[in-house]
Amino acid sequence: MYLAIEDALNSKHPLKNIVEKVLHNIRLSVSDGIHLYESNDLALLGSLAQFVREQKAGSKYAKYVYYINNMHLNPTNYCVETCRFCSYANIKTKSYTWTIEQVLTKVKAASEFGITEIHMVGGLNPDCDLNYFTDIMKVIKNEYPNIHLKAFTAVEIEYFAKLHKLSYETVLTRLIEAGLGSMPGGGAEIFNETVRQKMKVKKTPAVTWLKIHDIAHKLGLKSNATMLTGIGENIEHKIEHLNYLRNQQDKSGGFLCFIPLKCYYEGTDIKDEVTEPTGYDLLKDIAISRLFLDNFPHIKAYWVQLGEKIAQIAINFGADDIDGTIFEERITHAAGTKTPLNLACKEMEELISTAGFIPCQRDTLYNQVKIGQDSLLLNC
Ligand code: V47
Ligand code: SF4
Repeated sequence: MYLAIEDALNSKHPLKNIVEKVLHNIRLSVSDGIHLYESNDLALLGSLAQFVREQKAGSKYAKYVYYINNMHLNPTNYCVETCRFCSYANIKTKSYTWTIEQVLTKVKAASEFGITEIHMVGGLNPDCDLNYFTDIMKVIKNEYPNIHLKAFTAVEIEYFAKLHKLSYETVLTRLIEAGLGSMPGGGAEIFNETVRQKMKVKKTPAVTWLKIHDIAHKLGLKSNATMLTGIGENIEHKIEHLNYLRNQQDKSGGFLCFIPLKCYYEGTDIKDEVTEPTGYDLLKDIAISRLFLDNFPHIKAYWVQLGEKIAQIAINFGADDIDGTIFEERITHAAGTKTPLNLACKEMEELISTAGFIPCQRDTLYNQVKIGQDSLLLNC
């Protein structure tokens, strides 16, 4: 048992009731979630989250931290939307759209490093319709049948449905036929409408985002979920967001992983209107999501946004995954993150093992690809 947990149990700690609930596997209420955010006892939050993560993994896997050998593919940054926190879309930078040949060149380069996943998302571009993407996917799958395509946020699915006047089911079914393997968790931002209006987020409100994931799960796809912080939200908005996700997971059960995201501001005009999350806040998001989202198997410490050092602390605060090698991430780098554009498998493994854990390379669906630190043996 962690010392911080024992101390809380043996004292009049304000979180004692919540500690007892966690230890007895009792679901936390919305007000419990808010109390956790109000607490500054970071050691206790981290210990509780780590306790839950270990219980969930079981003793055999308690020390495993997952990563994936993957690439990010963003075929177009032209976007009809104008979300104020976004530096990636054409509004602020020059727009580009890749041809199928350009896409294939990039995939070929990454495939030589043994990637098992392509994470593909992009702007909402009328020239890049369903046919553009199904053509890309078919060509990739034809050439690289073993690479998993994790692609399209619910925002893009909503856009294709509007563009082609099709139902979400039909859009998703066509994408599955073309090789879609799962969906990433982006585009959720913060579900709260007041924050969304200030940030000029006109796309995909909570009900639609959740509906699309619900349909995807019913069609047999797994997906992820995110929450973007540092865009003017408060702790009630965060717990409201997590509660939406927990309720959806109760219904459809297809979420694999939750990823708290942190906004970077370069190229945006929002910095003076919002509070930038501190290191403390980022670790609270990791720990509290582990505690509140009792039905999510995995919590990801996205090293690209957290930075390698906070990611290492986060895997001691309830996270069991640090994402991937991500050849050429563009969205957060456009907004100013200073993390490298990619890390080799060897560096991912070092990051995990120097934090005291066992690196485990996984595939998109969390099947174990390789355990331990021997990537040098692979072409990786
Ligand atoms: O949806 C937009 C966010 C998301 C900024 O599912 C920004 O495994 C920071 O969803 N600063 C895309 N963030 C990233 C994403 C993701 C990443 C890694 C793994 C997975 C997964 C999903 O990035 C967008 C948006 O919420 N974003 N602008 C910005 N300025
Ligand atoms: Fe477009 Fe997505 Fe950027 Fe919004 S966050 S402007 S929808 S690319």
